[in-house]
Amino acid sequence: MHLIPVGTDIMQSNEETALENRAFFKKHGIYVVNLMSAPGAGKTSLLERTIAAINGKYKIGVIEGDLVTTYDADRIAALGIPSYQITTGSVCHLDAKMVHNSFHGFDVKGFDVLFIENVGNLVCPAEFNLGEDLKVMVYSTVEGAEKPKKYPLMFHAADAVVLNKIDLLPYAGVSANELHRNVREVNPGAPIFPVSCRTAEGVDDWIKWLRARIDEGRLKNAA
Ligand SMILES: Nc1nc2c(ncn2[C@@H]2O[C@H](COP(=O)(O)OP(=O)(O)O)[C@@H](O)[C@H]2O)c(=O)[nH]1
Ligand SMILES: [Mg+2]
Repeated sequence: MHLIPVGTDIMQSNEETALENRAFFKKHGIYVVNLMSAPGAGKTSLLERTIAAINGKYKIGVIEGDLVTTYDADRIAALGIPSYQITTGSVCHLDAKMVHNSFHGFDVKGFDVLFIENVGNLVCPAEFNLGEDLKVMVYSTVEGAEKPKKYPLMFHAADAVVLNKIDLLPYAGVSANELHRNVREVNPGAPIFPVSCRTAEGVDDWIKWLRARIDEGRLKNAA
């Protein structure tokens, strides 16, 4: 019996397209942030907070990945930010080709920062590079303390973990320390930002760090 390694081909082809995206972003001086999380952890809420904090300082665009609806793209458009919806149908992640194809309908060239909200899923998005500068994982306090151990790939791949919904900690049955410790077990290096997108607590620290990454990345891209 012969096994055909289809998965390997798909991953390799994705890597090639991700590199092309990367070169395109670099050429046009666009800093790209890929936001990943389980459904409902707060990706769009974090985007709203982040946009409110940095709008005017950078030209921002957003690509929204969703299975079916345009709810999130509508939320971003309501802020006056150009947004583009990729509906993936039944596909549980964005891939580099989908992002590449969006350039035909969405002129990203003028943006300083492009946020990509991935499809809500704790597994597949981590396996598909998009050509981004930064992978940010949103992990909410109410998802269960064991998630980093159950889904190590995504937590491991993250350049930063935003620990969202800290306002709900009193009801989550878990301490911030335990969540922190469990993330650290699979990702020893990434900064962890405890925030509440509801109350804005902690958001300033996240913004300060993100702005430093954007400025540093754009300088590097321009070099
Ligand atoms: N209490 C609380 N609710 C939040 C917070 N952040 C987001 N939410 C709520 O969680 C739900 C899902 O948020 P959303 O940003 O749409 O998550 P996404 O699916 O990851 O984009 C919404 O009802 C938000 O209002 C938070 O920090 N605290
Ligand atoms: Mg969303």
